Amino acid sequence: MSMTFYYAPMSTASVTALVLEELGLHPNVVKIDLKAGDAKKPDFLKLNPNGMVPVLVHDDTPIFESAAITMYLGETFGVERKLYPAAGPKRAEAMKWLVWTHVTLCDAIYRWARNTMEWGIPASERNAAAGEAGKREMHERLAMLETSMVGRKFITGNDYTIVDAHINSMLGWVRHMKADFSAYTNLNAWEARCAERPAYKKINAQEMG
Ligand SMILES: N[C@@H](CCC(=O)N[C@@H](CS)C(=O)NCC(=O)O)C(=O)O
Repeated sequence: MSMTFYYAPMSTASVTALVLEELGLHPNVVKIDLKAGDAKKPDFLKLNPNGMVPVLVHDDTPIFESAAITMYLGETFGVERKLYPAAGPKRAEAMKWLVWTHVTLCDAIYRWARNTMEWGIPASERNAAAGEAGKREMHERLAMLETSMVGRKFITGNDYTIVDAHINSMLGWVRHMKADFSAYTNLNAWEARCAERPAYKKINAQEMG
């Protein structure tokens, strides 16, 4: 098996780094310097024409989009390790929340962040009202996740999976952006459970170091 992980610290690739660590997979790592524009260079664009990390190349197939990478790693390596649901309704729940995080929740997060922070678009193109709407909708969507956690310890039930690793790691960015999580009792308790994982501690220490 050959596996190469294109990674940049403190980026969406950090989510994939945690998922790989949970699964005990240690691919070759190629560090991409985003500030130097490495993600926009022709060799990298052949792997991901979007010019973004993470990318995982497994046996010559490049996979981009962190949610797709997590689903692929989950079904390929996670089921036997009891870190991803087997095919069936629990698998559907895993996919549902992973896709929701990136398509529905991140849509609102990006509108908030891009319109109010030094994040992606020039100041002249920012729109304060659009930023406020993004923030409001982000909180509406976080409240949905909060409600869905009632009576369950982890996203798909009582067992921790790499779906928890993935989504909690994404929410780490939202916390870092100083979104107010004080109302989200269930999400905060779940975050604390996820933070007990050795893989979480290891990757967090690496990212901060
Ligand atoms: N939807 C993508 C988003 C990936 C993404 O936004 N990557 C950013 C870093 S956080 C990136 O590589 N940006 C390219 C650049 O800054 O040149 C995913 O989940 O994989």
